Amino acid sequence: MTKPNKILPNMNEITPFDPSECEYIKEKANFLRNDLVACLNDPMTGGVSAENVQVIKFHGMYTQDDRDLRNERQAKKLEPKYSYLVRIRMAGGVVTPKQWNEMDSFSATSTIPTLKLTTRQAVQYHGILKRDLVECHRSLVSVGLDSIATAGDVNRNVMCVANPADSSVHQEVHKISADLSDYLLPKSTAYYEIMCDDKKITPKTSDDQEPIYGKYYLPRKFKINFTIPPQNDNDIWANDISFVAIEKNGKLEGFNVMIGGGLGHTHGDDSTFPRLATTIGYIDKDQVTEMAEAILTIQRDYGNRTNRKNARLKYTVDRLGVDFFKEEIAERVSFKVQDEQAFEITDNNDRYGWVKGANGKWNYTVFVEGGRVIDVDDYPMKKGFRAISEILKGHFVLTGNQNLIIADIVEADKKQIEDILVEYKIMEHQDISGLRGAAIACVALNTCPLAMAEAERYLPVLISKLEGIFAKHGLRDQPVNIRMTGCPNGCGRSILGEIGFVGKSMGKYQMYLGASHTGHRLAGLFADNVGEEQIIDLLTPIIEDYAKNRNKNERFGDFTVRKAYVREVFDGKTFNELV
Ligand code: SRM
Ligand code: SF4
Repeated sequence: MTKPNKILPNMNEITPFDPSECEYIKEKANFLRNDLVACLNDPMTGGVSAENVQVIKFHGMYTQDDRDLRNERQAKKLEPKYSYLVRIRMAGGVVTPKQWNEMDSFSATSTIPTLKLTTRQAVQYHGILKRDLVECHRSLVSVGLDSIATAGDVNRNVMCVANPADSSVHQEVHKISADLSDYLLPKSTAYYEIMCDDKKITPKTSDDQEPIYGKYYLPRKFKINFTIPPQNDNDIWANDISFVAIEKNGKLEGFNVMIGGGLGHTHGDDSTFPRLATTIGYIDKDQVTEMAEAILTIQRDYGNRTNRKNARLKYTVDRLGVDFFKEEIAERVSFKVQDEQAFEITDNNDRYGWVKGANGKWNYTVFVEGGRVIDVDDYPMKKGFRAISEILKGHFVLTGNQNLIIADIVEADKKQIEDILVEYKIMEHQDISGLRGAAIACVALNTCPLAMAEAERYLPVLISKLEGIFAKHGLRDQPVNIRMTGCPNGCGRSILGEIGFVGKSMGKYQMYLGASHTGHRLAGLFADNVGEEQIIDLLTPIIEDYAKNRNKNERFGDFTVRKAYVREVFDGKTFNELV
């Protein structure tokens, strides 16, 4: 393979030119094809080649192995128990009942027969075997779904504040987010050729020119988010770009634009840090696509293609400065960016139970622990959702907090939905504490290859122990955002938790406190490398203090900062400094 002289026009001027291995893989892959067909048809292994591990990400898949079995299989000299994560794209988390039925049916054929609702409003299949991948994608495409660009160095599933049925502004903002999601899709038709193996399917994508991305795509993943104040159920300060809707007299006027948010970091590496997005101005609602393309292409041209750990937009913004971005945006768009407008966020939680929308229709938000839609002996939740989707005339909306909204239900159908919620015991599982209801855990073990500790499987256990302490002090229903990730990548947004845990090794966590429930302040390090016993010992007196000495309506995160248990952290470069 020849080493490219120059990847993109401005690359050489900004960063030392020594592209990472991934840039060569992208160059060679011929617009996301590589030798994937042969590799997927190779019956000798359940895995794919190292190059294709990268290429399949652009098609929304990750190679994984069962980590619970890894050592045992290694000892028997067996190859890892490979399977695939398939992440399904659905802008703003909106899914039709027909699509839900198809996903439910296909997931039942997997070695892990669950649907995982993610922190970015997507659904993930886990445990799909290589030989079943083509069937998997055909099944998705048959109902208008796919997994294109849900991973890889491209724009990901665009998020939009949940409950778009709530008002006409919600519907309009959701439509803008879905259109932007489509607009920024890679144009390569490789997904349809390879993953569906069916020439009859008409690709949604068009050709191989990649006018926006070019053949090297982006330096790293890219995330876009839309919200409507006062809600922030999708954590807008943690995205590469966020659009914050500004309404006047109940009508959508435009958006504040925020850039450079992100949470991933690496233990012990100060060159990596979380960063809250910076607001750079206000635009009219019809300027969203142009603005997003300008910011994304600045990142394409100036992002770090040498070191993937420093390649996200947040590092480009940190390195070149917000003013540089403003000037460069002015060069690339046909309009003048206006001054940012005031807005207020009240919280980043979900609203459980029945909520009536402005259109007079009903929405029911279901708490789904860890986002895992699964049937267990005494709680057939997955079957319950299936029964609902068989009769639902509205649709589903996934929330950024890993929950599910059964949306757009007319008054006459409300009772029937409620009966199913009762029959499948979903209703009785909604009687949860404020702590549990405001929890997020990333997947971690046993599927995530990067996990250093448990998260989804352990956080519910820890919460059961902490709930008693909160309840003893009359705080059973107090929402407290508690978040856990199995490593510092931040998939469960722990650094935005009022109580946040970041896995360090099995059973040990970095413990953070003090993020704001609005999502606009980071948590700070409170304790280093602690296990369950220490966590409970450390939290018990703080919960007692909170019960006795909190101000009216003061949230736990704000309290821990006011009482100086942790520092107030807005600058991510300081989040790991102990008080
Ligand atoms: Fe994530 C990598 C799961 C949201 C930051 N994330 C991974 C992988 C794919 C591990 C890997 O690279 O092999 C995890 C797969 C685990 C599994 O078995 O399912 C994984 N991330 C998830 C999900 C499923 C967590 C969940 O429990 O819901 C979320 C899927 C979202 C989606 O639908 O697209 C998920 N990941 C996030 C978020 C939260 C967000 O975007 O709001 C973040 C932090 C925000 C950010 O991007 O800064 C996040 N994931 C990462 C990173 C660190 C990126 C960085 O800039 O350093 C990685 C590692 C990487 O990219 O190298 C990662
Ligand atoms: Fe895996 Fe780490 Fe993301 Fe958790 S935070 S899913 S352990 S990459």
